[in-house]
Amino acid sequence: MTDNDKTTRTTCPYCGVGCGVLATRREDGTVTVAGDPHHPANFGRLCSKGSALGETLSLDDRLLYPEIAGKRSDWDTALDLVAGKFTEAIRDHGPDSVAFYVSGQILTEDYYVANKLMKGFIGSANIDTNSRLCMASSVAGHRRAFGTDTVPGTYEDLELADLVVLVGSNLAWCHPVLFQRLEAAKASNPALRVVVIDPRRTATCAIADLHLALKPDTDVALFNGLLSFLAESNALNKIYINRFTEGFHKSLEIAGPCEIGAIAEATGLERRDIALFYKMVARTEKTVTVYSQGVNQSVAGTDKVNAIINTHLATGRIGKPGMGPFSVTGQPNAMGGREVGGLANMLAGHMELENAHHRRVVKDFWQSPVIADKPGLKAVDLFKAVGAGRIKALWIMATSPVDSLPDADSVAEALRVCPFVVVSEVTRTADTVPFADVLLPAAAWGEKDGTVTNSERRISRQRPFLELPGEARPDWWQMNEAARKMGFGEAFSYGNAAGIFREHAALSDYRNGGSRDFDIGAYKDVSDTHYDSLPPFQWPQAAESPPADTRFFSNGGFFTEGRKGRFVPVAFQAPRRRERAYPFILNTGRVRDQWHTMTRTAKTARLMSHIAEPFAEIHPDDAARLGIAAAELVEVKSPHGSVIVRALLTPRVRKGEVYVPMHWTDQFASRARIDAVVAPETDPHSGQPGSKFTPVAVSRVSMAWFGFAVLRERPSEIRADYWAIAPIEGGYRLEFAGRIKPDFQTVSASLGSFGDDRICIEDAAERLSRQAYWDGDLLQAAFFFSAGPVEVSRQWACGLLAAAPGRKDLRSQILAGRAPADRPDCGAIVCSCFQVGCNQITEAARCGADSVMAIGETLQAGTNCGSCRSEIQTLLDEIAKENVNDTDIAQAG
Ligand SMILES: Nc1nc2c(c(=O)[nH]1)N[C@H]1C(S)=C(S)[C@@H](COP(=O)(O)OP(=O)(O)OC[C@H]3O[C@@H](n4cnc5c(=O)[nH]c(N)nc54)[C@H](O)[C@@H]3O)O[C@H]1N2
Ligand SMILES: Nc1nc2c(c(=O)[nH]1)N[C@H]1C(S)=C(S)[C@@H](COP(=O)(O)OP(=O)(O)OC[C@H]3O[C@@H](n4cnc5c(=O)[nH]c(N)nc54)[C@H](O)[C@@H]3O)O[C@H]1N2
Ligand code: SF4
Ligand SMILES: [Mo]
Repeated sequence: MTDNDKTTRTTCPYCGVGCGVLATRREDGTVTVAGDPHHPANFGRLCSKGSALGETLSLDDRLLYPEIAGKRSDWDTALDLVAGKFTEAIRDHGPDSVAFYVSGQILTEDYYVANKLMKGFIGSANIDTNSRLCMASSVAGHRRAFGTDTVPGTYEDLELADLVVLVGSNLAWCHPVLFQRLEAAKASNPALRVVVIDPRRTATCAIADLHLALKPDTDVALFNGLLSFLAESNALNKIYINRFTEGFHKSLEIAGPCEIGAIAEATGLERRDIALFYKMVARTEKTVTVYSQGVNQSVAGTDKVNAIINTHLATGRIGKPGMGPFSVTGQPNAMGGREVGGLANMLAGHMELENAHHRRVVKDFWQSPVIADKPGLKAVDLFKAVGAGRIKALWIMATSPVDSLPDADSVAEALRVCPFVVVSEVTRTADTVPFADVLLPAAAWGEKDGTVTNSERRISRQRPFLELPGEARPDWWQMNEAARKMGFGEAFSYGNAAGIFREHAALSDYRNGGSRDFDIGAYKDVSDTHYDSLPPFQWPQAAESPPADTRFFSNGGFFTEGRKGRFVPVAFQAPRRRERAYPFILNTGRVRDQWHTMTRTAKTARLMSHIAEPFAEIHPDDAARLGIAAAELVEVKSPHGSVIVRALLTPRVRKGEVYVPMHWTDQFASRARIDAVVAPETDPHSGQPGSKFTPVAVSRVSMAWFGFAVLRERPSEIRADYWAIAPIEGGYRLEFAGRIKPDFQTVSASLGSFGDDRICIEDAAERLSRQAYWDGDLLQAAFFFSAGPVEVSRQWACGLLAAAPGRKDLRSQILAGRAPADRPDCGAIVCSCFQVGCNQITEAARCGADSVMAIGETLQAGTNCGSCRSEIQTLLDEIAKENVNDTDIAQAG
């Protein structure tokens, strides 16, 4: 550090844990990041994605100027056109002919302005958000049970609990710092038990005392059974039920008697595991149930949420230290978006669109000409309306619907036919960019200024530490200027984020008086300077009476009419039967080191080293049946579309199910946009798509050849039936394959102009070829072809480009297709911070390093961000199992 280095306190732009980040801008312009030791979400920790933030800030792929029809323009012209087209559509076709589709990754201030413009000034509720794909079922479930969208608990509850049940949450990979807090709590409290309910054995299972690998979409059966079990085993809190809730008996009646056999049948679980789980819950007062996309992203998502909440209301385990249902949010500002009412069926300040009083409150506060009085189109329906020509002008902000919405090819088609599409983006190569009539360059993380709210209702500042590049502007500014040009200047005269935040806080206080959960009235007069230095705080923070405890509902106080919590009777419906043509269930989700459509995380070679290629997890028995060998390519197909990805054979998935990550886009693979396959079926209450349950067919793709290459430059075009590309240190790695055997030299020549200094061996019999090209001392590219999946160590090959120029031994290494014997292959990367591979960990374990801590001491792995510790534990468990098996075999012999 030098005196001129400047450190800024800000918040991580990735997941809903909402970690505090210290970003230090060095004199040479580089940025380093560290966890903020004072931030109450992370106390200094950061996960792998957070720690790599400094590596994602380059401007090479940034949008820097507004564009109209693909040509550079300027803000005034571009926004004149936007305002003109929206005004024209509203005039000719009414307010419901226009729409905004925004994101849980914009800041609260951006969101507030967009929502105010649409609902109060345009007069339509056609503003929806990618949170519809993410949290909508939790919102709907909360509103049914609590009367409002309230998350009752805090992160601390996970640490104070004696039982943490994780339902459809891969916390280790998706909320890594919260997972680490849980891991630490478990280490210091041996009584703390963890149950994971997930059809897959995920990295999170490394700390599970019990894993219930239930059949997909059978959670309601499991939790209804739990409710009955609690009733039958005298574990109810009758005082709480009587004083603070209504509807208990009806819910219990619908849940029916607790018949473990029937529940086992419905869920595919072992009777004794179900019984064990129920007993654990019944006898553990301090129980927290954390849930995420395995619950929300389902056609029964809202019912799953209420089935879980019912069990907490029945035991009065809510809003007390160490107890409660806990929906963990995905995006950095999913919660802020809900606070400003950014969903098509909500109003600002957690008010309800259907409630006439609430509409009046908001309209009076905004002094707006109109107020939307009926719900707008929810995401899936919105894009159907776009496709049907009913939406004449659409503004997309900070989300990539052609990748992330189900039936994604139809979404792309809808954008193609939409008369006018505005896209606010930071990345030139985002898949939605080509569909824009007007492209607006947005300020990115590090440049943006405003607030986000994390999963535990904690509002933190995102502060800028970089100048706005080119003509990039914040999202709120873009909406504000468009509103002014549409004639709403008086209500849209914001000069900075602080002004918007003050108004948002004032609205939360306006005619509230304790009638609404969301209240940050204490900040309605916050000065610009105070806003700048605002420390993270948790709501509610009413103007007059800041609460002693920010938890909700320990003593009732729900936001329903009678202020009672509502049990919601939910009937289990067995998921729809598989059609013969589509016998597998496709499950989709995340991997540890990538963020959504990879526009930021794929910029860093370090994060790409964990998993560099899209894959389908398939059970080995299914693979054997279908004739699929390890590392072959498979097609996963539904009536909507298909992908081709690498087969990863693993008993982590149940038979009859496949798991494909959601991340890969057309930028990084030939055909891996999994949402092209996902069915657009939605939950009837929340409108959230069931992204984790699509009937599909899986088949082996017969390829005549496979290739792997490392290249200094990214090829401008890749002619192959399959490819996946990823950055590595010094260049790119490319996996590819084709159906017809080509001349391998023609293939390599088509991927760049590499010059004449070339070495090559071909073995026609083996159908194998290795080639490498040099430019002077510098290796330009190396290619490995074979008839089956290429068996060279990826770790070794990826190191070739970074090797010192002029290293003579590289030539013989490449021809041999492997590292010299004295330099063993480190294996697939587990620890991305220190680039430690699984072979190294296995070796160290065999030499006696038998705990995660010992591995850390030997190899450093897991000692920086800690995100890989659960994988190290899993490896150690497997090695221990092998040892046991070896002993078994020895004893048997
Ligand atoms: N590394 C990383 N972290 C992220 C993100 C990211 O892109 N990358 N995105 C963030 C966002 S926006 C979100 S929403 C969160 C999501 O966080 P999570 O919800 O934890 O992540 P997912 O992988 O989508 O899904 C969780 C699990 O649900 C399981 N599941 C599928 N079907 C069922 C079912 O029927 N029942 C049950 N009980 N489980 C089921 C899946 O097998 C999967 O393991 O992650 C956030 N954090
Ligand atoms: N099959 C399947 N599909 C899913 C899911 C799943 O589990 N399975 N999960 C769903 C969930 S939970 C989510 S949250 C979505 C996420 O899906 P998306 O929202 O589509 O994914 P992102 O990659 O986060 O898209 C954000 C875009 O905004 C840009 N951007 C980043 N910062 C800014 C900014 O400040 N301003 C502007 N204007 N642009 C910015 C980025 O470059 C990127 O292109 O995917 C959903 N889709
Ligand atoms: S857990 Fe990781 S991705 Fe999530 S906020 Fe913290 S550092 Fe960022
Ligand atoms: Mo999400």
